Amino acid sequence: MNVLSIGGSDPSSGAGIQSDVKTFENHGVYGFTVITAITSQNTKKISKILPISSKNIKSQLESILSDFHIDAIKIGMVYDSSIIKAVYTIIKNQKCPIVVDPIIESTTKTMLLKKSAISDYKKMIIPLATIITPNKKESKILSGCDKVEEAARKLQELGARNVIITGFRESKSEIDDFVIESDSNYILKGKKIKIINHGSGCNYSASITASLAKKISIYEATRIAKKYVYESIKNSKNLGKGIKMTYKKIPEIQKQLSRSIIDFQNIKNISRFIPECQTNFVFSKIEPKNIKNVLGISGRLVKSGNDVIQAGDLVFGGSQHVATAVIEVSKKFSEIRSAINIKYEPKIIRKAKKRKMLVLSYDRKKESKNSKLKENSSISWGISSCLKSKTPDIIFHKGDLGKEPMIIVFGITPAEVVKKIKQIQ
Ligand code: PXL
Repeated sequence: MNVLSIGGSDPSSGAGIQSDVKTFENHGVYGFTVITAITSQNTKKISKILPISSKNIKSQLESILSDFHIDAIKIGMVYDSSIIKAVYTIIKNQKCPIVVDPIIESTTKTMLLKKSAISDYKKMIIPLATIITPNKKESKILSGCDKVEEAARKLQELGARNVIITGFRESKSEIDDFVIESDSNYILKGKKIKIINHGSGCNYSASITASLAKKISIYEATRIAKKYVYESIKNSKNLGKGIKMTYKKIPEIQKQLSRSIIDFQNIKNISRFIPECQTNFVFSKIEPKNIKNVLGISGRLVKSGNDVIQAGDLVFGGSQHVATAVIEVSKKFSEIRSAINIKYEPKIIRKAKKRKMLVLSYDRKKESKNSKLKENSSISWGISSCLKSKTPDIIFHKGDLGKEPMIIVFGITPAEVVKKIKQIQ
């Protein structure tokens, strides 16, 4: 999945397009960048801003948009009217979700949007927004309203479809966001860490952009972003002599699963592989002891028309059934750490056998009454009873009374699981 960040360069990489590329990478999507201005800054101050010419911005945008499919766009710093017009002219016909993160003033108190450009910003940039993510101060400057709900409604009147006002309410231990999604609103509560930092706003909007590219709902995307920002502030580092810079490195296991989920979603007509009980895709730590050692989707991969959508974040303990299957196989074949469940179809089994995969099966009807009574024991029983001396690629069962038939595809890594799915589709 491809995401484009349009914004300013921050040589400290704490904010701006450099930080967005890191956030995109952490979310398993590829990040493109179009630079609107070059700032000279460190953790203490911004000493110079060089706006890029409108001609150059247009040519950067055209070179990206003419070559790559873009799944979502983030618009950050757009310093003056000529930059705003250039971005608007090229972006106005884009169909993908656009996240607008108003960048008005830096934490170190430098103006990053000229006062003279605010009117054009309202006219051209706000209407592009699928979501706009101002903080409380920015929402007030752009809407002219003090009260959070009024400010959010005003931003919608200006053309933003959805609005998130970050940090609208703060206490010692909490920082909450106000969200208007189309015509319903809600408050997103969050834990607060009192660290003045450089980069948290950019991390938030870039995380939402990556999630929207993956077709994750706004509701889920805001939760994922809030957690990501919390951790990036918690891990923030004193790299310079001024304020701390946010820092977040997503573990490799999470990145790999994230990327493979996208690859799975991108397989043609993949929705026909999703069973009634939906799909989970997991990746375990080495030698998992229980499901808390197995990373999975807290919701599922669900069918939405011809698309497959990720409902929920990646969390350890996020899957019960597929995680149990991996744990059971890994007891005998410790290299197996990833699996996905897909809909049972005899055709898939035939194809797998033709591709010389090792396909095993068990009959749920043969499970003893005692075993059936134990919570979640069927998968462990079934898998352990059918394992042979060679590593399985696929294990399936044809169901039981009220139990849907199911195929589970196993692999060493999530990438290997997707490769196998491609071979049997
Ligand atoms: O954090 C907002 C921001 C965004 N983009 C650029 C910045 C800053 C803050 O300094 O410099 C380029």
